[in-house]
Amino acid sequence: MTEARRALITGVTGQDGSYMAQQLLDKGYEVHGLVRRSSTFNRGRIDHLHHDEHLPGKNLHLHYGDVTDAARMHQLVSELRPLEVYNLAAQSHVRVSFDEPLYTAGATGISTLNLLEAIRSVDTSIRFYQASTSEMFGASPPPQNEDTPFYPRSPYGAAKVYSYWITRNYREAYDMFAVNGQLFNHESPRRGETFVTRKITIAVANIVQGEQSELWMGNLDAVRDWGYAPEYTDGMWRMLQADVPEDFVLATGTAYTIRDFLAFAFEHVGLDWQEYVKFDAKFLRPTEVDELIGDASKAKQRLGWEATVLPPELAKIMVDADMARLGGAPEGQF
Ligand code: NAP
Ligand code: G4F
Repeated sequence: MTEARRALITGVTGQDGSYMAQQLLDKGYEVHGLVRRSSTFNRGRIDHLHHDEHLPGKNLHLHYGDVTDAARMHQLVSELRPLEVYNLAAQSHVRVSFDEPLYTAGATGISTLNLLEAIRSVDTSIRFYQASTSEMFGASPPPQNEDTPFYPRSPYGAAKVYSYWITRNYREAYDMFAVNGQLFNHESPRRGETFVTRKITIAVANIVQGEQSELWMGNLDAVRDWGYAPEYTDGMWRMLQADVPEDFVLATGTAYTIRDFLAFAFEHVGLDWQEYVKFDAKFLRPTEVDELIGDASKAKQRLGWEATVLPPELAKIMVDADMARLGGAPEGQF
């Protein structure tokens, strides 16, 4: 019997980490995930994959750790010797990064170096995926692709630019298979509850149930290119299976405003969003990214990757899931 391929995922408890773990398990990988110790339960998105690792066929193993802890990253890479490392951990909220810029620089920026250094000293043949982002393009006008200059507009975007370049540098300096996925916004029923799409779809479900009557929001004019998260984690995996290490944009190429997403979500249940949405300046950012629209033609050509779920359908998937949740559907279903 051949040995299972082994992967390490940081950020396994997050939206993308949970889909990545699921997809790798389905492909027969032995999956190791990094989790932070927390006083409250933070494994809701992976509980259905892990609830008892002693059961036969359970191949997801969790390890305590924090990506800012260089010694622990070295120890884990050295003990596990994975074939692939997916670095998905980050303080990933743009608005929060203005409140916690220094923390974000460490958790979203420098921590990437901790993993790259661990790989460099343990085994340079380990393949490394870095969760880069369209936020790095920031104020550069669309459409944005792999050649678009970076112009980050937040401490989060600036930290991710560091991670992007240190990943490229290790690829070039040490001949490592270390790549950046420059991913545009991707959402799902597992999206964090304070990101705009999920905030909207939860509100729609609550309003239908009579549990909420107002939705307080910030800038509704921003344009985003929203895709469906499971398709994007598949794209990450494809990047690490390629013959040569390269960076790729993943996006749908569509452009909708927050207003448009509000309309898709509310109209799905027969409501008019304008009757519920109110403005609160606390949701504005000191500097905004006005327009992100990706060009993923390189990924289509070289990886055979293409987004198929577009924002109108995505909004329906997310509203339906939040309605089902309120109706008592188990978390593992989504
Ligand atoms: P997410 O849901 O916010 O998940 C972030 C994950 O990182 C969580 O598992 C979190 O653990 C973990 N984490 C945070 N700080 C950590 C630390 N110091 N040590 C260890 N783990 C830590 O994010 P996501 O949407 O899945 O995104 C995954 C990655 O892709 C992130 O790096 C994000 O910046 C990037 N990205 C996301 C998008 C998008 O649209 N979703 C687009 C481009 C790039 P807890 O559960 O304990 O908080
Ligand atoms: O959903 P958001 O918070 O996502 P944002 O800032 O685009 O960042 C997400 O996508 C990035 C990829 O481009 C990732 F790298 C990052 O980790 C994260 O996943 O906000 C989207 C837009 C912004 O323009 C924001 O100003 O929605 C606007 N918005 C308006 N009202 C709001 C709100 N955003 C939030 N979170 N909450 C609001 O009430």
